[in-house]
Amino acid sequence: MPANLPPQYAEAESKLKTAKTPQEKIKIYEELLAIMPKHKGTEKLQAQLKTKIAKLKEFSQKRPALAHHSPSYHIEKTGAGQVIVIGPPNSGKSMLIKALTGANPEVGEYPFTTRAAAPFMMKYKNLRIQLVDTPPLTPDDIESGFPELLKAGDALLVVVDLSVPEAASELETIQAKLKEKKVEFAAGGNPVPAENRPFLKKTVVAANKCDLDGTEETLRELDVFFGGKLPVCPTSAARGDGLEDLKKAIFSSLDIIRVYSKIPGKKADPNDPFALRKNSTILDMAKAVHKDFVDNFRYARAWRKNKPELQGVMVNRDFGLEDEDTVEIHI
Ligand SMILES: Nc1nc2c(ncn2[C@@H]2O[C@H](COP(=O)(O)OP(=O)(O)OP(=O)(O)O)[C@@H](O)[C@H]2O)c(=O)[nH]1
Ligand SMILES: [Mg+2]
Repeated sequence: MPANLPPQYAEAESKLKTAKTPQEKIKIYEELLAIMPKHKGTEKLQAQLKTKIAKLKEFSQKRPALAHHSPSYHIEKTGAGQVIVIGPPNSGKSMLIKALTGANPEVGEYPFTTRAAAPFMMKYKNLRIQLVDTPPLTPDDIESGFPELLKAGDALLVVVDLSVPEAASELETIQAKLKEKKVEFAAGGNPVPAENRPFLKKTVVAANKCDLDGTEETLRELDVFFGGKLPVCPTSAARGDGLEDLKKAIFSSLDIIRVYSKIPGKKADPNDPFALRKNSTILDMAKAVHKDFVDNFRYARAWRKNKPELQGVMVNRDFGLEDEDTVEIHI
C-alpha cells in the first residue's frame, strides 16, 4: 500500500542532513512522525521512526555519563606514518577505514557511532600505514584532546558525505574551527618544514558515498572549493570505488620515501623498507638503522632503480635519497 506522504514530509526530512546533534535529529524525527498520515501504508515507516527516536534518546542519555571521562586521544604511532581520519557525523569514516584496512571498526547508521579514537593498519605497496578512526567532528563541540591528536598525527584524511548537499560549506566550517585550534590543512607539493609540522597538516579529502544518486553536484562544488588546494578523492566505502586512488593520495600526503637497508654481500629485503621523510640523506638512514651507525659511519654504497650509473656507488653522508633506493652502510 502506498504511503502517500505529504510534501511537508520531504521538506522536514531534508533537515536531517544538516542536523548535527542527536537532540536535533530526535526533534526532526518527531516532527516527521507528527506529519505522517497514520494508516496501514505508513505503519512500517512509523515503526522505523520510533526505533530511531528510541535509539537516539538512549544514546543522548548515555552521553553525559561518558563526558566525565572523555575518550583518550593519545594513540601510539606504529608503521610508516599516522593518518588521523576525521569528519562530520555519519560521513562514513569507520566504513572507509574498514574498506581500506579489512579491519572491523563499528559502523552504524546513527551519528556518533564511534566514541573513541582507535588505530587500524592499512597496507600500501610494501608499507603499513596507520589510520586512526575518531569520533565525529562537530564545529560547536570539539573535545579538548582532539586537536592534540591531530597535531601529533603525520597527515589528515577528512571524510565528507556527498549525500549532504552542504558538504563543501560544512568542510569549510570544520577547516575554520580547526584553524582556531591551531591546526591547518596543508596543500600538496613541498613537504611541510619540521617547525610547522605540529600545526600544518597535509590533508586528503575523501568525498564519500559517491555511489548514491544525485551526488555529482556536491562533488563538483567540493572540487571548486578545495580541489585546487587539496586532493579530493571521490570514494564509496560501501561499493569500493576510488580506494586505490585514495590510498595513493594518503601515501603521498605522508611525504615519505622507502629506503632498503642492505648488509654487504647480501640482498636487501624488498618487503621491509625504512620509511624516511622526503629529502632524507644517508645520515638520516644511518640514524634510522642504528645509532652506532651514525657514530662509526665511514661511507655508504647506494643503488637506485633504473639508474645504471648509481649501482653500488660510494656516497657520503649528505647524499640525498629517493624512493626505493638501497643503501649499504660501512662503519
Ligand atoms: N551508500 C553509502 N553509504 C555509506 C557509505 N559509507 C558509509 N555509509 C553508511 O553511512 C552510515 C555511517 O557510516 P559510518 O562508517 O558509521 O560513519 P562514521 O563517519 O564513522 O560515523 P560516526 O562514527 O557516527 O561519526 C552507515 O549507515 C554506513 O552504512 C558509502 O560509501 N555509501
Ligand atoms: Mg565512526
